[in-house]
Amino acid sequence: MSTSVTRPRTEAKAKVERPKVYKVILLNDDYTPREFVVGVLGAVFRMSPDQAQGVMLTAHRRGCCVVAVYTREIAETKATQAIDMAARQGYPLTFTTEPED
Ligand code: TYC
Repeated sequence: MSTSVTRPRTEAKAKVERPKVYKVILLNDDYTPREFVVGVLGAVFRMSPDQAQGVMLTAHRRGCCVVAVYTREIAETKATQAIDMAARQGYPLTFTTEPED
């Protein structure tokens, strides 16, 4: 007597989803003082003064700079906090968020 073995036609694929992450991007403008940008980056994104200076200068020279990467909610919350901090002082400083590919 022969024994037949039936195998599933398709292999079950383990679906491991990478949690989506979002970039917070700093945009340059002509009005916000450099020192203020450095202060916001330190206060909201916990950057050292040297790191913050580097990011600020990159945005100043190139038009924008990625500040950090977070889950969507944290990225949006931090961008909003930073924009509000500037707006309270009358500065147009802007941050955007976008999914990282
Ligand atoms: N360009 C601004 C100035 O010359 C400084 C600045 C840098 C503003 C980076 C925004 O994201 C920025 N005062």
